[in-house]
Amino acid sequence: MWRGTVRASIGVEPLAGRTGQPAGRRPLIMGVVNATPDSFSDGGKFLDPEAAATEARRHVADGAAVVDIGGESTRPGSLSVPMEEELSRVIPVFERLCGLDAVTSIDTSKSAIAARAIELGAGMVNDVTALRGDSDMAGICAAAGVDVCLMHMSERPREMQRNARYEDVVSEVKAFLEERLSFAVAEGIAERRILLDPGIGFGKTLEHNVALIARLDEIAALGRPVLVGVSRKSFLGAITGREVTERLPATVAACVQAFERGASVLRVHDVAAARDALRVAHAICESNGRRP
Ligand code: HH2
Repeated sequence: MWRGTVRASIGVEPLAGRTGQPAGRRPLIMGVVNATPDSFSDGGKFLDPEAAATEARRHVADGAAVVDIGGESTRPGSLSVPMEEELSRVIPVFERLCGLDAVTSIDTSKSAIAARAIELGAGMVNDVTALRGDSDMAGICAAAGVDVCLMHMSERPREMQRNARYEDVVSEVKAFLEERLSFAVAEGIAERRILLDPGIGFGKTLEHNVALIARLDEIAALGRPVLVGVSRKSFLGAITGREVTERLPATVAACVQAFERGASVLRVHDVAAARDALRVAHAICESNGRRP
């Protein structure tokens, strides 16, 4: 298991290299830590840095390989948080997590925040704008040699649900991710460090989200590990009629389906439940001689 700061991680197998390949690799879990007042499912619970750090440690004890710390909600309709405010939410959390027995990931689209988190040991940058939000982001990630998650989102959270229109959502998301992958590599980010994410719930209808999971193998065919975040999202509420606090069974079902179609990293709030379900799914796939 990787330990310590990002400098120590250079030359050590990155998270992206531990996912899905070669055959039989276990799915990895990314535990969510939202140091925000307004995240859609846990806003306000982890605004206190000590509470956030405790949640991150709990995720690791429950089996997360990576913890994703964010200081800005990206729920539909949300607004961008000023730099100083976002820094003050996430940096005290990274300060408390030095030496954690897992990769720490910074969920941000601001390069200055990514840079400070990397100094404090972040081994991964999770950028929901796929390097389009800040022109310095790609260079900072390339120079640091961190893992980078490139996620599909057609527009900013503020307006993304208004224009959720696609001819063929899977082909369009795939083409977008292919272009962003080429861009990232051209900017100097090592391909082996890159993960791709279809952006479930980001400017997509229920049908779009379901199609993206059903045909996730087409995204996985791009040859990079696929990260999927379905946890507690509203499309699960639309299917089940459940409130956000009641969506754990639906989340677990969607994680297993995504894993079986090629997801390597599952981003969840409830790590222990997802871990058990994915272990079972993995064991069944393995015994069948099938590699998802
Ligand atoms: N989803 C959310 C935030 N960041 N990053 C990636 N790569 N993929 C996702 O699906 C994803 C993400 C939204 O979930 P959450 O962090 O719980 O909510 P909020 O944005 O309201 O803080």
